[in-house]
Amino acid sequence: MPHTRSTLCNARIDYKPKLPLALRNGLKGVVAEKGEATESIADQDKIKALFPNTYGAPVVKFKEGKPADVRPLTVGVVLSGGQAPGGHNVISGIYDGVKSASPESRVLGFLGGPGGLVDGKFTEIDDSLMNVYRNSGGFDLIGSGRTKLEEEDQFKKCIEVAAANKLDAIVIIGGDDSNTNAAVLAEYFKANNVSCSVVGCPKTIDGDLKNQYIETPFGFDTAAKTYAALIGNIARDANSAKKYWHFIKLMGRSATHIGLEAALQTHPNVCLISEEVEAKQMTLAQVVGEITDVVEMRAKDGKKFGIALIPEGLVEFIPEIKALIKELNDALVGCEKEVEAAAKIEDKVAIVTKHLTAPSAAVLAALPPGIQAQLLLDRDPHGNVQVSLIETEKLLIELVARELEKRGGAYKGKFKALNHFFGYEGRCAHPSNFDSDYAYSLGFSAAVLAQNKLTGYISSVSKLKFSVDAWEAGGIPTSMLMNIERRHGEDKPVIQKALVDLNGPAFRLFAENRDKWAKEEAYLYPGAIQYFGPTEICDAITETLRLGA
Ligand code: FBP
Repeated sequence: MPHTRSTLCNARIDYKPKLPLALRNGLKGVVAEKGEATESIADQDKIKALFPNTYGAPVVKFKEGKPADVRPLTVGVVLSGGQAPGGHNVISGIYDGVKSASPESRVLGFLGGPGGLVDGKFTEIDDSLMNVYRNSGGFDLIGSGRTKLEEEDQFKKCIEVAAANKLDAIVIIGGDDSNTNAAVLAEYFKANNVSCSVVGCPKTIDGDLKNQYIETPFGFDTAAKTYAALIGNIARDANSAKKYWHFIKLMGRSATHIGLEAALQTHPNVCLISEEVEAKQMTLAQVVGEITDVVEMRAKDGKKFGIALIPEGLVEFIPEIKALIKELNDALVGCEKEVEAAAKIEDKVAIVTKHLTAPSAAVLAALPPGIQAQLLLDRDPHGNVQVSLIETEKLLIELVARELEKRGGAYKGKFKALNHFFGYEGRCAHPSNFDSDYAYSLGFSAAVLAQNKLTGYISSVSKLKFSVDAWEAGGIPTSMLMNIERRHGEDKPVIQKALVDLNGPAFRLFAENRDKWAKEEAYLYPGAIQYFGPTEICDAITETLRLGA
């Protein structure tokens, strides 16, 4: 239980999240309407072969109505991956959903992520526990983890846990990788005649778990608004003191949705979009060159200050570094222990270099030792480079300073730049009204999916740019969102990540304005998220969602 309670914490506990109309009468007043059979977005034959029991299920929409059978449910819930504001709301949505079916319903919270499910470690959530976490940020009610469910042994243990606790459903709240876990587990249960449903919920501040059915994951709204508030504050400081450039790295492992949203909310002088860097096949030197052009242009106007937003995942989108990381991912599978054992960075580089092609070896050799070390760090359990640990913002400051010196022109004196990294600051903020309502509705929908014995689904709530009265709830077969990608040296079924669409309205709006923002101080200062007050301020949605990008 949290130790202290501020006034805002108390006030948020009393907030009543809004539900779509179809869910407002609880599980006794909602029915599931099934659509046509579905197909995966790509690699249909391969996905069908991997998910023979769950592939092709229909999209489901919830409508008000009298269901034939309403029974008490026992639902296990797992929080997976990085924290995102709204996690506790998903749990309270599940909790209130199943309790609306029967007061005998139970919610078991598995501790520390998917690992807790495998080990059967849980806490039973009751009113007294649930009620102190309502509408709060963080995942501390039950904790989270990044264990990947992929071994037969783990699946067998899950079957035992489901049987021992008479689980009707397991809800896995996570990003693209974790929802893939959920789909694989659902398939395994079905293949082994286990009646427990497995359902996912789309979570990630990164905003990249979306498609035509999932308009946004929960958490993005609050995190992006939190970063935008901080960027706005820094922009105002920069514009007041007029003495520093601020290089601000923003979380978002791969996609630049957070960076783009923050740019639309604050109008920085520079905002790099990883997807554009990749599309233009820009080298690191060209990226540095573009930033330096803006720094020089502003210096000519007497402005030696500015704001540059750097996406966390940038290095993976610069073609020569992307190729290097891909080779490193495969190479490290064979020599990870040896690399770990070597004490000096030059020895680590020498070991791994034996497994690299000549161009990648040259790229690695040219990077500063600090960045080399960060690229060789442990991958996460899903095989991803831990980009949040790579200090791209510092690398770019150093390279821009060198480039200015090389050009020796307009920029007189020392290039004064400060670096910031906004990531963990936003992941556990009090969920905005939007995230509170949305995540709660996703949880409630997951309870309806469980009541209808639907498995291999991801909970969905759509029409989010309209008022909650117009929101539509339902479920999407997870296999429908999958394709095959190379991970950890192997082809794997995964949910396709949504990157920034360079033809989409959000990017176009940014691209139309960036030259003006580069030159002028067009900064916007969005300020902190407001929880109480006028609806148009408190319930405002992101630009990304408003523009349908
Ligand atoms: P998810 O994809 O699990 O939601 O995590 C998002 C994220 O916050 C990324 O933006 C970031 O790169 C990563 O998690 C950091 O991971 P960790 O919490 O393990 O440091």
